[in-house]
Amino acid sequence: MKKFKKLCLLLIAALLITGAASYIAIPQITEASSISRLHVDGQYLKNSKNKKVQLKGISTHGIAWYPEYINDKCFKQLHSWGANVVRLAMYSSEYNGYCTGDAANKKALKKRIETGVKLAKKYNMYVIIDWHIMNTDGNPLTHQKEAKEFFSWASKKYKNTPNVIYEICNEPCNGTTWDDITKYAKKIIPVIRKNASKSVIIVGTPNWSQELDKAVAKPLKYKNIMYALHFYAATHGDWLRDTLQSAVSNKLPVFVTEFSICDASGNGAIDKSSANKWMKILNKNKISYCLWNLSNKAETSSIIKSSCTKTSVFKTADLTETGKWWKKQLK
Ligand code: IDC
Repeated sequence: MKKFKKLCLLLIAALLITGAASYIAIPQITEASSISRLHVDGQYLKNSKNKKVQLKGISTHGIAWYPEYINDKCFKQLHSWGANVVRLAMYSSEYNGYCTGDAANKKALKKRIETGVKLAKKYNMYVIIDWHIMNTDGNPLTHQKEAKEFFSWASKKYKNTPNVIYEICNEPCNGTTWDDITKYAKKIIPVIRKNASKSVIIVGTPNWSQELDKAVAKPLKYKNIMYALHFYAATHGDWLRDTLQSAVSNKLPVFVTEFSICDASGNGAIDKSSANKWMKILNKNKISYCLWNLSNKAETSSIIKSSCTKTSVFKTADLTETGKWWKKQLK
């Protein structure tokens, strides 16, 4: 009888322990598979507990050319370094862009976006879907029809995925005005919001996403909108930092979706002193940022050395000077 009692007690204890263990495990599981929905409040990005959030991460190079870094181990490592956002740069026109390639290319690009979003979700990171307009289609109205189709597809697919942030026009340029951008935004934002009503949407600004003052003067009348500022530290100095400072004083929500510490060609020498001045402003004002770029292309802005052909599990020696600098910022 005594033995039976002892057995029962042991059994109860075991049940309690395993029960407690699984109870303890629950929050971890939930946390790993879900991420707080973000919203914009004043100039800040905030989480569902209303706490200010600064996202820090990296932009892929064009996903048509360097898709190989969108893999499980690579995203896992980015997260382990402290990145909490990855930007998927999909050129709309250049180099097999979404609007210039064939149907198979479109399909392949969408597949890469799907993989990128899935992996970002798996590793608890936010992910920016970037419609990367550039020199050959610097006015977003050029491919508005295709952009509508694309963002309708993406927002339907990710209507219940709070990790996803939409960037609707990387760098309007070649004389594109804020009025042009506003016209375009008024067509694209409702397409996204129809499906993903609370999503954060980032809008590029004139002159390669530098003229925040235009958005300050005439902001878009939607909730959860942010405006893009891009800088390359060796080219863009005090004058562009002043533009940012003034936008911040005017409480404009700014997201630096692309920057690097070399010159605006994505190459050339690094200017660490300018880069450090930029980081000071970004960190002080909790402005989120993505470094350009996640590839091993032989140019200064790449974070992987061109001699390194691995696509994950990078050692410090595999990183370029830009890569090492960026990794340090994340901590
Ligand atoms: C650059 C790449 C380069 C590529 C070129 C194509 O670094 O390898 O050949 O695009 O046009 C931007 C753009 C971004 C540029 C980057 C550097 O958003 O696409 O990438 N840059 O020039 N704006 C300012 C600089």
